[in-house]
Amino acid sequence: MKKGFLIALCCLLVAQLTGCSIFGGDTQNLMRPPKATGAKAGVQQDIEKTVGSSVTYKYPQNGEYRSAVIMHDITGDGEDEAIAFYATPSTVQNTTTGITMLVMDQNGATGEWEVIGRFQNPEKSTGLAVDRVCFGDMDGDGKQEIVVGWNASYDNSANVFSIYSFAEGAETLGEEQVQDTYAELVMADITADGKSDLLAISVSSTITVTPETEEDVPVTQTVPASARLWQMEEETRELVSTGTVDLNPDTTRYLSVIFGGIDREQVGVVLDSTQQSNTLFTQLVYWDKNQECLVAYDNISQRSMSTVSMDMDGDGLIEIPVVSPMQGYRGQREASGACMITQWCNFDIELQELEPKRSMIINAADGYWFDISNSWINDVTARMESDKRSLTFYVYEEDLFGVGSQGDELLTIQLFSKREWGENGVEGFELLQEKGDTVYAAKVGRADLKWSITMNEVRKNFQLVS
Ligand SMILES: [Ca+2]
Ligand SMILES: [Ca+2]
Ligand SMILES: [Ca+2]
Repeated sequence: MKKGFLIALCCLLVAQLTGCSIFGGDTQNLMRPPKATGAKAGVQQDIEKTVGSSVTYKYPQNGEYRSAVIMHDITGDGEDEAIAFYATPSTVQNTTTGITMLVMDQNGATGEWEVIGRFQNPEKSTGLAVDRVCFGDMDGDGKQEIVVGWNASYDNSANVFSIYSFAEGAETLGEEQVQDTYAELVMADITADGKSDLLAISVSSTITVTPETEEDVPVTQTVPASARLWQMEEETRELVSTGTVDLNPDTTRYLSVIFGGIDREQVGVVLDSTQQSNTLFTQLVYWDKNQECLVAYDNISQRSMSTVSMDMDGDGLIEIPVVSPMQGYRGQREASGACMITQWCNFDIELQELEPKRSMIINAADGYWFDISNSWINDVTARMESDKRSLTFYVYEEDLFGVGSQGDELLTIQLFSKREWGENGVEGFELLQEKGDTVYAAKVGRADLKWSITMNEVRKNFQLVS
């Protein structure tokens, strides 16, 4: 089990419990400025020397880089440059030009930090925040460009972005404000040609079209969510939009957006988004090399659980969760005690099919998951009893008329308090794990059926959410 997967799954389980988003919320309020050390401290001292010690550092709210001073090699000399975001008291009130971005290079001889770029957040910005910072070599010259996404809307649905790079022979950075907005921004080699690309992803929105004459009434139009590819023109070094594709028009919010292998032959972006109805659905976007265009697949998986796609086993391929009711619960998702199977699947582009890789029952309320074998998927069902905090697996039997019933009991996983468990445990149950005051225990049923499971297998398949 890969650690990253554990952490990600923990996050999503917490999200399910609290009903809030994994990636939402105002991280700015949650983060305390870390005490800068080493080079970062030097950079902060230099900034404060120039603009005063009352600067307010600005932390990117999303993406990989979350500190107010980011150390990254953008000149390609093997030494890190510094990128700092801050507001000063005089600009804090002014929401149109509030944030300064300072890029500094350390002089090898003197050790002093010298400014090689100073920029303000774009004027049209109505927000006072840095959304995210991305790096990537977009023209293939061996130097990484900086792309900064600037918060420009209250719900982060229409942010703006700029690219900062060195023109041929230039010692200082130039800025290009890109004429596009995004809800999500991905910097990755989408086209698989060795150069980084940008994918700006929007949510659906409605616009009001002003009538041409006074007699006409204004009309509202839906602009569907879309993904737009931006690449850097090698000659002019300008960003050019080289492809766009519409996404599901019901997309109102992205819960998770990741880049990685779709299948063995193709990289792409997997988007888990929500519709108005609170259903989570998965879409795919990738670059078709032969057709030279962006391709999108809609509604690959739809589910009511907020489980998001991830590379759960670290093999570079993204697994997409497919959540379906176990045998006997079809068509009655909301039935009390209904049990859902989560199947993690890879998408086969040629066949346009999801191929299951691993299946599990996720018990978010009790904080664990349990892997199940393929032989159980069609022939076994389960009952979750929340008052007893138990999950029991049975052989699923169906009569001639297709009416299902519970057959032999195969396994019960149950939670007990330390007091209930006592010195000698509970009859029939064996201890799996303990956490705080809770004892996780299991009882196996008949051993002579083809679906029978041993206590060793139970231990192997059971995993607590830390
Ligand atoms: Ca470059
Ligand atoms: Ca590329
Ligand atoms: Ca994988």
